Amino acid sequence: MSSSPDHHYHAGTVPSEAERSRAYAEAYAAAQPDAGHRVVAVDLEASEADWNFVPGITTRAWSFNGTVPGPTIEATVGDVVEVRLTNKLREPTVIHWHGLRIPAAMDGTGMVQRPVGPGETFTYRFRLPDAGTFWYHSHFNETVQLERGLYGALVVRSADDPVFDADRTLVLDDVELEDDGQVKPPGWWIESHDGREGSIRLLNGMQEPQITMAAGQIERWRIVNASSARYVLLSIGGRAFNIIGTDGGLIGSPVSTQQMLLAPADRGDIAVGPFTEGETVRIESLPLDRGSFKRHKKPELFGTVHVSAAAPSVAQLPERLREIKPLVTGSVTPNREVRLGFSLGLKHGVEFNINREQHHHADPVRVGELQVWDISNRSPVHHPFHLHGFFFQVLEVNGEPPAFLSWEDTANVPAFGRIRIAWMPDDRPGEWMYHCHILEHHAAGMMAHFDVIP
Ligand SMILES: [Cu+2]
Repeated sequence: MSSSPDHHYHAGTVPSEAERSRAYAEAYAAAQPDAGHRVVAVDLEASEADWNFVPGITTRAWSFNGTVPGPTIEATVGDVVEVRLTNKLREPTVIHWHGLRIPAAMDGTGMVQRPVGPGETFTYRFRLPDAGTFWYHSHFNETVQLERGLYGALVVRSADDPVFDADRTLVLDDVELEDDGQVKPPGWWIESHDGREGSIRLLNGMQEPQITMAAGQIERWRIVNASSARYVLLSIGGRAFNIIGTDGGLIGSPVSTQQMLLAPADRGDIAVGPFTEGETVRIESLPLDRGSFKRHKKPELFGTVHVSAAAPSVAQLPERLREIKPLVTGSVTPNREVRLGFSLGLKHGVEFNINREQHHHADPVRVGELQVWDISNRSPVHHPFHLHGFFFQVLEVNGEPPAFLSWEDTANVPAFGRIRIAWMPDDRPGEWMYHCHILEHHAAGMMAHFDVIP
């Protein structure tokens, strides 16, 4: 078992067990549902389970509650989620709540809590502040634990959500199996450079399944890219669809497109349809050069939509979805440069770093002080930059403004490129982190931890 990357600290930055316990107890007590809202109680058991990623092949997966993905947690803004994690694995684990703006003590990393050991339980409790499509996943020994299946979706709805004929969650992933049907252990060199891209593509834990959708209807699809390293340039059979949301919920207005880039850990909410009875529509990823050794030359299938008999539609796609106020208008001076770099080394073959330091200890930020960060990529591969616990707005990609304004927690930094982001640390002091969400890069050091201070 390899240790979690979260465990590399500089002396003096580790909070004491008493400090951690106090922060946890405060966050637990503060998590109260809004008036008229409820506590959504969920038991999650991390354990080994037999699972058929591929029909006819039984794989010993690592799962939450026996399925891959784990159960989709569904709730409404203002609810409190209380998740009791029981660890039945033979190694520690923790659950990170990806994209949720919750207190640091509930972030689920080895930095803010002692990992949950075999046989132990730990209860996460937090209020849901935002509607959108989120996910949860192990944040310990990730190249093994996520790859084997320790992840699931978390959907937060709001009374203001637009109305569709159906609301589906599609979690994309891939896996590499050995001849005996078991998940291949992490590799070295090329895999450390590219990250693991399994040759078996999964939709909701199954290889290229078929789903059925009624003709004449428009559905909301919540897509989660749970892959270790695979970039998905999503295409729905080459048809036009509307992007309606990203990591941090709805965008301002629907954006009609034929493809959407979903880097590892990204989410995309799209309005799909209407289709005609009898059609077969491919859910696939188009070829994309992300600088990896392994190239994709053809579209790659995740699943197929079979269009059944027509059903009446009540879907209404409004012109305005919500108001997103820009954090920055006019020119601005960045107050941090985050440099994503690499070197060659013996441990992983390729080592990754931030500001020339593996597991970088970054400067603190102060509550209420606007952050404008330039994130530059000094390497020949794309990196998906993930900030824990806070949404940011992308101001520029390689000097150009993005196609639309959105709230993100993960954004692609192109090979040898640069993005500029802005975010506001609200009043949730504590220890946070940012890292590349290619799990092999994260494990090889492309991460930083920092304090949000009052
Ligand atoms: Cu990376």
